[in-house]
Amino acid sequence: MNIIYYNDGEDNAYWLAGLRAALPHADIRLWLPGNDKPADYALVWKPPAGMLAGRTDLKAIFNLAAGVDALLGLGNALPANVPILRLEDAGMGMQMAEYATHAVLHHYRRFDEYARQAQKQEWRYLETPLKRDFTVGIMGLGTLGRQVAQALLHFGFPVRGWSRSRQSVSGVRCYAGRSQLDEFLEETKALICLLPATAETAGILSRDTLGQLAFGAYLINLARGSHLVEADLLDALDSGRIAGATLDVAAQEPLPPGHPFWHHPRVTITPHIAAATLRDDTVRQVTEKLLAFDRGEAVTGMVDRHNGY
Ligand code: NDP
Ligand code: OXD
Repeated sequence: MNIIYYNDGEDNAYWLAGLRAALPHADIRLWLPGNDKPADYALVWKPPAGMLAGRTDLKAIFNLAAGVDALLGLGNALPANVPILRLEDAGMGMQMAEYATHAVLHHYRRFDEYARQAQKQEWRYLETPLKRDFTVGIMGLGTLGRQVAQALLHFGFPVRGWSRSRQSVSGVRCYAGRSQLDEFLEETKALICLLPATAETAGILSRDTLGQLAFGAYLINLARGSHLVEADLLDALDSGRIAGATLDVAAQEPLPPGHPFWHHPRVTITPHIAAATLRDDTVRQVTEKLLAFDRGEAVTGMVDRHNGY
């Protein structure tokens, strides 16, 4: 079995050692420009267009991440009819639950305000809202959104979820489709975005959406920068409609020097680290799926190119 591999920004020696140990009978090679020797499978994260263009020899492409927007963004450079599989959880669900819980609790318990008070040596109690009045809304009730929902339910927050098709998650009030978006947003005090980046979800965190949340709501974007209309968030922060935001992703990554988010007193920025792709969990999952797929068995995590995720 021949496998080509490209993993943007990762330690290739470390990853290749893990992959070769898990698939000892495969010939796994790091793809380099000009290398067009036939291959059965491609394992990729943000590959250059030249790697996959015209490769009708491939049986499947494995995306070494949950989001496939970068891969599908290759457009015609992506061979048609070659199945694409993405990572499902692979250790990211727990990390996402940790991050989202931290962000929600940090805001709910008013820790930023306590930090500002401490700078002024001010010892003053601030009231915490009742949990029942602090609804958390999760956009995207997929592999990661569900785990975030479960973590927040554990702390007693009312949790709502919104998805494309109707979902059912124990303890979560579920909404589906554009027709139920307004209802989902109203009364939401903390909005978490865990949607895939698709044509339908681009710019979904806009003036309109933010304007429908409870006044003074908090925004947590853990998905992709393309979901957020950044100027609309800055306006909503200025007007007080949005109390603050935690953003793990940005339209341009790394966030450019001088971007207003860097110094905004009510914006917390992290460098796309909410849930890292862990080598060992990833290698285990990809190996199991690849071998099952090769035997002709059904596997989960198949990407629907038409839907974009
Ligand atoms: P899934 O595909 O499992 O879940 C996606 C969810 O979004 C599903 O519930 C889906 O609905 C819903 N959805 C898709 N399109 C729409 C739409 N148009 N309207 C409403 N709901 C929609 O993805 P994951 O949970 O695995 O990952 C989600 C995203 O998180 C990834 O695409 C990636 O961008 C991001 N991510 C970010 C990381 C980070 O470190 N910041 C790390 C990992 C992922 P339905 O259930 O009906 O299909
Ligand atoms: C992913 C990511 O999509 O790390 O997996 O952003």
